[in-house]
Amino acid sequence: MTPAPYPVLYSFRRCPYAMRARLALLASGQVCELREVVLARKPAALLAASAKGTVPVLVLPDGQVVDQSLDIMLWALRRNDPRHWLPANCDALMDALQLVARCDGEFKFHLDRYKYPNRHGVAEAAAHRTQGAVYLGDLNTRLTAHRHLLGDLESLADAAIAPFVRQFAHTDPAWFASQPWPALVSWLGTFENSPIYQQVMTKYGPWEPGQPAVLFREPPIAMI
Ligand SMILES: N[C@@H](CCC(=O)N[C@@H](CS)C(=O)NCC(=O)O)C(=O)O
Repeated sequence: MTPAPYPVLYSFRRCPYAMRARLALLASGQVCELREVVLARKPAALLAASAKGTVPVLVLPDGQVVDQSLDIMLWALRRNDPRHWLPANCDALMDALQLVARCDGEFKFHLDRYKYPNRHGVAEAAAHRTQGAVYLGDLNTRLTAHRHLLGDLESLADAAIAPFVRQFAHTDPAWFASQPWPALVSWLGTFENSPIYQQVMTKYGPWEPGQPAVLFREPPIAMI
């Protein structure tokens, strides 16, 4: 049987970058073939598509490769955006992109060192927690003013950033819960309980070349 011309997404369930890509793909209604990757055994097809060897990677039916998570979000939402996740005007889009850039830059830097101090040769995990908390305090200020990061409506900024905040929160849940961030705690809880988040966290076995395609869409699992 000829494979359906769906984009192929190389993904890793617990990777926050891959989570944001899966959230946007699902939100856009874009069906794709999901290939779950074991990072220690990256498939040759993934490395052939994108030699840098990170996930997520989206390979389009025409062979084009999108290998940055934010670009996958933008690609999917620019094709179809029924939930209106793309900001309506240029200023709001710039605001969203700057907030995501801070997440992927300074916040991720401190998150990694707080979560895995040994891996990064860091003696003081707590110092990185304090520095990461500056970003979280800013998010809490926004969420005190409105329900989501850009306003009262959910947007791509929420989907792009929440998986990283979740990792930070789960590093020491008692500490996170004791911080003066009620709006942030509530926003994260809403995200974690949302049907779309539950759906993107569906478990798939590692992809093997030649196996029947696993389609990623609503409902989540189907075979071509
Ligand atoms: N800038 C990339 C970062 C992606 C990334 O670093 N993904 C991690 C997993 S969470 C990865 O694939 N790391 C490679 C490895 O661990 O071998 C993006 O936004 O897609």
